[in-house]
Amino acid sequence: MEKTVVITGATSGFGAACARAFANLGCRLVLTGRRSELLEQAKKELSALCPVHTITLDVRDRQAVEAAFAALPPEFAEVDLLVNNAGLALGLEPAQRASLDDWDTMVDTNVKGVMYCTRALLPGMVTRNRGQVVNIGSVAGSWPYPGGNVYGATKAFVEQFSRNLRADLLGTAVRVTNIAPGMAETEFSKVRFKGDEERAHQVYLGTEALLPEDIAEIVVWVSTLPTRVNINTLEVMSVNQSWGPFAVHRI
Ligand code: NDP
Ligand code: 8X3
Repeated sequence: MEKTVVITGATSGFGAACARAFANLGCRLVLTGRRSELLEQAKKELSALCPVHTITLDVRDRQAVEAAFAALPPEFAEVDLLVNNAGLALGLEPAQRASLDDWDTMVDTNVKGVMYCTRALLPGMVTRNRGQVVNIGSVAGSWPYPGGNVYGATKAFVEQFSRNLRADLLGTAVRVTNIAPGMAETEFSKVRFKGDEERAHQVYLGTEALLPEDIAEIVVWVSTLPTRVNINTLEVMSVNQSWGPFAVHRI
């Protein structure tokens, strides 16, 4: 497929799976993340399938994001698809006890990182009248749960930002999609619980969560539909996950 695809957070989980899926389609890939050694590993693996450019990039760094995307090598400069995937949850404490530093990090990454990357690449898409932004939101953006506080709020931002981008882009061919996954087995819980592998393991124990490949398949699908079709938002869960009842405090 003749597409240049930028993936943020391509070093693990959904982003790494998207990189493999688009590499199998022969796209040109721009892979970003903070862990250079994992980016280099991905480049080594995927270069046999497609051209790969890697950028060690922290999406919280506005200047670095602007500079990196302004300096894409000519072969990768006309970006057709931005997958705003880099993101994280930190902690599961109730709001009254949660770490304000963790809240800052989630807002800086999940909200500002998405803003910076989108703002850097959108003008080129509009000028070319071709392109797509796929944002990775979460069910947590629509459905509250105890301890979801700021993480869920950042993903609500992602959902509404996606819709508002569509409003601004009316009259262009640029598409915007918010994908809102439920529980998926990646490094997500290890990050949320700050390296506590056992606690992370418990999240997926005795069930079958979504896999990164499931999300990659959906990202490929929304980006290979006829260009007149825009999936606005797509919520997806494992069949083993559903909603709980409203909580009631009885006195
Ligand atoms: P992973 O922890 O496996 O992957 C997260 C990716 O984001 C990594 O590649 C990491 O790269 C990157 N990342 C994190 N912070 C930054 C940063 N500041 N700058 C650049 N890259 C960063 O988790 P998932 O694959 O599960 O998460 C991907 C997205 O999916 C996130 O937005 C998450 O919120 C969302 N999501 C996850 C769900 C799940 O249950 N797993 C469900 C719903 C949504 P590096 O560390 O190298 O920088
Ligand atoms: C990740 C899914 O339910 O852990 O966004 O918040 S959840």
